[in-house]
Amino acid sequence: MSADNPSTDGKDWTHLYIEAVDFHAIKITASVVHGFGRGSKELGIPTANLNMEEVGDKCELKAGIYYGWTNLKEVMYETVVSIGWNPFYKNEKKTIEAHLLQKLPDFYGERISILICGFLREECNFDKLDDLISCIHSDIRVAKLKLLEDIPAHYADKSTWPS
Ligand code: ADP
Ligand code: RBF
Ligand code: MG
Repeated sequence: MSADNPSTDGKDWTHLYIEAVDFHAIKITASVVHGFGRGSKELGIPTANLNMEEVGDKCELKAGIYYGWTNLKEVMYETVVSIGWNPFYKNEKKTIEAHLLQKLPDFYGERISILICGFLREECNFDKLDDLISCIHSDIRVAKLKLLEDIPAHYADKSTWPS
Protein backbone atom coordinates (compact mmCIF):
# COMPACT_ATOMS: atom_id res chain seq x y z
CA MET A 1 0.00 0.00 0.00
CA SER A 2 1.05 3.56 -0.44
CA ALA A 3 -0.32 6.73 1.10
CA ASP A 4 -0.36 8.14 -2.44
CA ASN A 5 -2.64 5.41 -3.73
CA PRO A 6 -5.12 4.40 -1.05
CA SER A 7 -7.30 1.48 -2.04
CA THR A 8 -10.24 0.14 -0.08
CA ASP A 9 -10.33 -3.19 -1.93
CA GLY A 10 -13.79 -2.33 -3.20
CA LYS A 11 -15.21 -2.12 0.33
CA ASP A 12 -17.59 0.73 1.12
CA TRP A 13 -17.15 2.34 4.55
CA THR A 14 -19.31 5.40 3.90
CA HIS A 15 -21.85 4.41 6.57
CA LEU A 16 -19.19 5.12 9.23
CA TYR A 17 -18.68 8.79 8.39
CA ILE A 18 -20.37 11.49 10.42
CA GLU A 19 -21.01 15.01 9.19
CA ALA A 20 -19.20 17.39 11.54
CA VAL A 21 -21.23 20.37 12.70
CA ASP A 22 -19.64 23.59 13.90
CA PHE A 23 -16.19 22.09 14.52
CA HIS A 24 -13.50 24.55 15.53
CA ALA A 25 -9.95 23.75 14.47
CA ILE A 26 -7.83 22.56 17.41
CA LYS A 27 -4.04 22.71 17.53
CA ILE A 28 -1.99 20.09 19.38
CA THR A 29 1.77 20.42 19.77
CA ALA A 30 4.02 17.67 21.14
CA SER A 31 7.06 15.58 20.29
CA VAL A 32 6.94 12.33 18.39
CA VAL A 33 7.60 9.24 20.51
CA HIS A 34 7.92 5.51 19.80
CA GLY A 35 4.78 3.37 19.94
CA PHE A 36 4.48 -0.37 19.40
CA GLY A 37 5.92 -0.09 15.86
CA ARG A 38 2.75 -1.63 14.38
CA GLY A 39 1.74 1.22 12.07
CA SER A 40 4.44 0.65 9.46
CA LYS A 41 5.01 -3.08 9.99
CA GLU A 42 1.47 -4.46 10.38
CA LEU A 43 -0.63 -1.85 8.62
CA GLY A 44 1.79 -0.29 6.12
CA ILE A 45 0.52 3.03 7.50
CA PRO A 46 3.06 4.74 9.80
CA THR A 47 1.62 6.99 12.49
CA ALA A 48 3.57 9.61 14.41
CA ASN A 49 2.60 9.02 18.05
CA LEU A 50 2.51 12.14 20.25
CA ASN A 51 4.02 12.31 23.71
CA MET A 52 0.76 12.46 25.69
CA GLU A 53 2.52 14.11 28.63
CA GLU A 54 3.10 17.20 26.48
CA VAL A 55 -0.42 17.30 25.07
CA GLY A 56 -2.06 18.86 28.17
CA ASP A 57 -5.83 19.24 28.26
CA LYS A 58 -6.14 18.39 24.54
CA CYS A 59 -5.72 14.73 25.57
CA GLU A 60 -9.38 14.95 26.61
CA LEU A 61 -10.43 15.31 22.99
CA LYS A 62 -13.19 12.92 22.00
CA ALA A 63 -11.82 9.63 20.69
CA GLY A 64 -12.24 9.18 16.96
CA ILE A 65 -10.71 9.68 13.55
CA TYR A 66 -10.06 13.23 12.37
CA TYR A 67 -8.43 15.05 9.46
CA GLY A 68 -6.23 18.12 9.39
CA TRP A 69 -2.75 19.46 8.79
CA THR A 70 0.62 18.73 10.42
CA ASN A 71 3.40 21.26 10.70
CA LEU A 72 6.66 19.29 10.57
CA LYS A 73 9.77 21.47 10.35
CA GLU A 74 7.62 24.34 9.03
CA VAL A 75 6.22 22.28 6.16
CA MET A 76 2.47 21.55 6.15
CA TYR A 77 1.28 18.03 5.38
CA GLU A 78 -2.26 16.76 4.91
CA THR A 79 -2.96 14.41 7.80
CA VAL A 80 -5.38 11.86 9.22
CA VAL A 81 -5.40 11.53 13.00
CA SER A 82 -6.48 8.69 15.26
CA ILE A 83 -7.32 9.56 18.86
CA GLY A 84 -8.24 6.86 21.35
CA TRP A 85 -7.59 3.36 22.46
CA ASN A 86 -7.36 1.49 19.13
CA PRO A 87 -10.13 -1.02 19.96
CA PHE A 88 -8.74 -3.48 17.40
CA TYR A 89 -5.58 -3.72 19.56
CA LYS A 90 -7.25 -3.02 22.92
CA ASN A 91 -4.65 -0.45 23.96
CA GLU A 92 -4.66 0.42 27.65
CA LYS A 93 -3.60 4.01 27.13
CA LYS A 94 -5.17 6.70 24.97
CA THR A 95 -2.94 7.79 22.10
CA ILE A 96 -2.93 10.55 19.51
CA GLU A 97 -1.38 9.34 16.25
CA ALA A 98 -0.98 11.21 12.98
CA HIS A 99 -0.49 9.68 9.55
CA LEU A 100 0.90 12.32 7.17
CA LEU A 101 -0.27 11.76 3.61
CA GLN A 102 3.21 11.75 2.17
CA LYS A 103 6.16 9.35 2.31
CA LEU A 104 8.81 10.75 4.65
CA PRO A 105 12.01 9.70 6.41
CA ASP A 106 11.60 8.99 10.17
CA PHE A 107 11.10 12.05 12.35
CA TYR A 108 11.10 10.60 15.90
CA GLY A 109 11.85 13.26 18.52
CA GLU A 110 10.64 16.15 16.35
CA ARG A 111 8.15 18.56 17.89
CA ILE A 112 5.17 18.71 15.55
CA SER A 113 1.88 20.63 15.58
CA ILE A 114 -1.29 19.05 14.34
CA LEU A 115 -4.22 21.25 13.41
CA ILE A 116 -7.35 19.14 13.64
CA CYS A 117 -9.92 20.52 11.19
CA GLY A 118 -12.78 18.02 11.40
CA PHE A 119 -14.17 14.75 12.67
CA LEU A 120 -14.53 11.77 10.32
CA ARG A 121 -15.87 8.88 12.41
CA GLU A 122 -15.79 6.98 15.70
CA GLU A 123 -13.03 4.45 16.38
CA CYS A 124 -14.25 0.95 15.43
CA ASN A 125 -13.35 -2.64 16.04
CA PHE A 126 -12.94 -4.91 13.03
CA ASP A 127 -13.13 -8.66 12.47
CA LYS A 128 -9.84 -8.73 10.62
CA LEU A 129 -6.72 -6.62 10.10
CA ASP A 130 -7.45 -6.24 6.37
CA ASP A 131 -10.71 -4.46 7.21
CA LEU A 132 -8.95 -2.01 9.55
CA ILE A 133 -6.42 -1.28 6.78
CA SER A 134 -9.10 -0.90 4.13
CA CYS A 135 -11.09 1.46 6.37
CA ILE A 136 -7.99 3.61 7.00
CA HIS A 137 -7.47 3.84 3.23
CA SER A 138 -11.06 5.01 2.97
CA ASP A 139 -10.38 7.62 5.72
CA ILE A 140 -7.43 8.90 3.68
CA ARG A 141 -9.60 9.24 0.60
CA VAL A 142 -12.36 11.07 2.48
CA ALA A 143 -9.81 13.29 4.28
CA LYS A 144 -8.26 14.36 0.96
CA LEU A 145 -11.69 15.46 -0.27
CA LYS A 146 -12.50 17.31 2.97
CA LEU A 147 -9.11 19.05 2.91
CA LEU A 148 -9.93 20.52 -0.49
CA GLU A 149 -12.90 22.37 1.03
CA ASP A 150 -12.54 26.11 1.70
CA ILE A 151 -11.92 26.23 5.46
CA PRO A 152 -9.39 23.35 5.79
CA ALA A 153 -7.58 24.57 2.65
CA HIS A 154 -7.23 27.97 4.34
CA TYR A 155 -5.12 26.25 7.06
CA ALA A 156 -2.54 25.07 4.51
CA ASP A 157 -1.01 28.48 5.28
CA LYS A 158 0.43 28.29 8.81
CA SER A 159 -0.07 32.01 9.45
CA THR A 160 -3.83 31.30 9.68
CA TRP A 161 -3.47 28.74 12.53
CA PRO A 162 -4.86 29.54 15.99
CA SER A 163 -2.23 29.98 18.70
P1 ADP B 1 5.44 3.78 16.21
O1 ADP B 1 4.62 2.69 16.80
O2 ADP B 1 6.77 3.94 16.88
O3 ADP B 1 4.67 5.07 16.12
P2 ADP B 1 5.03 3.44 13.35
O4 ADP B 1 5.25 2.14 12.62
O5 ADP B 1 3.65 3.94 13.55
O6 ADP B 1 5.81 3.32 14.71
O7 ADP B 1 5.89 4.50 12.54
C1 ADP B 1 5.83 5.84 12.93
C2 ADP B 1 7.05 6.64 12.54
O8 ADP B 1 7.26 6.60 11.12
C3 ADP B 1 6.85 8.12 12.86
O9 ADP B 1 7.19 8.41 14.21
C4 ADP B 1 7.78 8.81 11.87
O10 ADP B 1 9.08 8.93 12.43
C5 ADP B 1 7.82 7.84 10.69
N1 ADP B 1 7.05 8.27 9.50
C6 ADP B 1 7.55 8.26 8.23
N2 ADP B 1 6.62 8.69 7.36
C7 ADP B 1 5.50 8.97 8.08
C8 ADP B 1 4.21 9.46 7.70
N3 ADP B 1 3.92 9.71 6.44
N4 ADP B 1 3.31 9.65 8.69
C9 ADP B 1 3.62 9.36 9.97
N5 ADP B 1 4.82 8.90 10.38
C10 ADP B 1 5.77 8.69 9.44
N1 RBF C 1 -7.50 1.56 15.29
C1 RBF C 1 -8.64 0.91 15.65
O1 RBF C 1 -8.59 0.02 16.50
N2 RBF C 1 -9.85 1.22 15.11
C2 RBF C 1 -10.00 2.19 14.17
O2 RBF C 1 -11.12 2.46 13.73
C3 RBF C 1 -8.82 2.88 13.73
N3 RBF C 1 -8.89 3.82 12.78
C4 RBF C 1 -7.76 4.47 12.39
C5 RBF C 1 -7.84 5.45 11.40
C6 RBF C 1 -6.71 6.12 10.98
C7 RBF C 1 -6.83 7.15 9.91
C8 RBF C 1 -5.44 5.81 11.56
C9 RBF C 1 -4.21 6.53 11.12
C10 RBF C 1 -5.35 4.85 12.55
C11 RBF C 1 -6.50 4.17 12.98
N4 RBF C 1 -6.45 3.22 13.98
C12 RBF C 1 -7.58 2.54 14.35
C13 RBF C 1 -5.22 3.04 14.77
C14 RBF C 1 -4.34 1.92 14.36
O3 RBF C 1 -4.77 0.75 15.01
C15 RBF C 1 -2.93 2.31 14.84
O4 RBF C 1 -2.51 3.43 14.09
C16 RBF C 1 -1.96 1.19 14.74
O5 RBF C 1 -2.26 0.22 15.71
C17 RBF C 1 -0.52 1.65 14.94
O6 RBF C 1 -0.35 2.29 16.17
MG1 MG D 1 2.66 4.99 15.29
